[in-house]
Amino acid sequence: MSQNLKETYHGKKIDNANILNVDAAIKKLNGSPVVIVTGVTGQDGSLMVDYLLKNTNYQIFGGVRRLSVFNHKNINHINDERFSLVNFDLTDSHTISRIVEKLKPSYFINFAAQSFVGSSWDFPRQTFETNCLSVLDILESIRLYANSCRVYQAGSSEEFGNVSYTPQDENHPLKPRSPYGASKSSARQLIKVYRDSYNMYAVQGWLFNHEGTRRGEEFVSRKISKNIAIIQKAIKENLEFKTLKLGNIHAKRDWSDAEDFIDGVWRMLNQEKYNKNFKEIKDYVLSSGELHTVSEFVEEGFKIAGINGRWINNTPEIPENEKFIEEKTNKVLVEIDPKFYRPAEVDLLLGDSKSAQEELGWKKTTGFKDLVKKMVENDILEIK
Ligand code: F7E
Repeated sequence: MSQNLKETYHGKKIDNANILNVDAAIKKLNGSPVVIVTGVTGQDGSLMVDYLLKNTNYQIFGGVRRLSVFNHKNINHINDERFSLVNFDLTDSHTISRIVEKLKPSYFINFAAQSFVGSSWDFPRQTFETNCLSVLDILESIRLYANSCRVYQAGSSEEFGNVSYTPQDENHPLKPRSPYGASKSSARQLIKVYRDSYNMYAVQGWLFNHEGTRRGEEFVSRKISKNIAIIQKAIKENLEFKTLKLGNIHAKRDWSDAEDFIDGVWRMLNQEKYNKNFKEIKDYVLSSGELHTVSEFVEEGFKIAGINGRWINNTPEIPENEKFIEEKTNKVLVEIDPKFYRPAEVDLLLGDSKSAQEELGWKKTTGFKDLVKKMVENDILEIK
């Protein structure tokens, strides 16, 4: 049976017929406050829905794009009448305004995006339209039809880009290095302009890299954990395997558990001390404050899988020659493929989340080693 046929939603097979259009969504309204979450098939959107179902009584509409092939793995487990899927496309301003006008949300949480930095050079215009112009449409619709709605726009540490100081906090200048970073920092300006101009409750967190078992497989953390699981299985069964191919393994990132950030986002959306003076509302950095290279993620991951390995040929002159080999057999486990290099790299991102901790009461619960462990162990189970 194919993966698609196994997909269920409220116990039924997911197909486009049970993803509501706006008129059908209106009939579902039950009088509770409405939260619209976009990007619910992705990591953050699906975690947000889980969080809201657990911690609020609100009615949640998850925005999904119409596709003929389904990608609903991250929401298959949800079986709750308070959650409905609604047709939504960030590039269609008519749909955005109709949804906001008719559903009159109390919260609009925008996690939908072209979120892969690497692809933003291949699709710069689509990235900008999806990540920035759509935010303008969301803000305009909310201003016109639901102006007390609280808006969260997913911001990114990629906005800091070519960093001026470390660690980066809320005062760090925006210096993006990719069309993705530029699109997110432009969206930030719009959020602030609407907040200042119309006293709207609109916030945009600076979220540093955040990962987990629902992470898409092209992001480096999941690519590593998935491939380690595949390689471990092959080694155990004495089979041939493909080496894991990576780009810049010396990039340094501040990786967190995505689940920790969802709580921080909800706290950003519920800052009560401003008493309707929403122009004063603040955006916050969320980060773990731990810095690691991609190569350290690789080392830690293989260690968890019980495979002893080490890097060889570590010379700055020819970085392409670097390899991670199995200690016992000298078999190559990881090698460099320049295909994964980016036209401009962000070498280091390390966040300072002191303000979120002190002012929002937010704190992380999972550190780097536990995060890698959780991801690798999950992928080992999935591969079985
Ligand atoms: O890359 C390097 C790559 O694609 C991390 C998104 O959620 O976080 C994410 O953006 C680092 C980069 O994430 C491979 O060059 C090496 O330096 O996992 P990533 P990202 O670009 O940091 C920010 C905060 C967001 O907002 C984004 O939406 O790893 N790297 N080798 C590689 N990266 C990938 N993807 N694949 C490689 O083979």
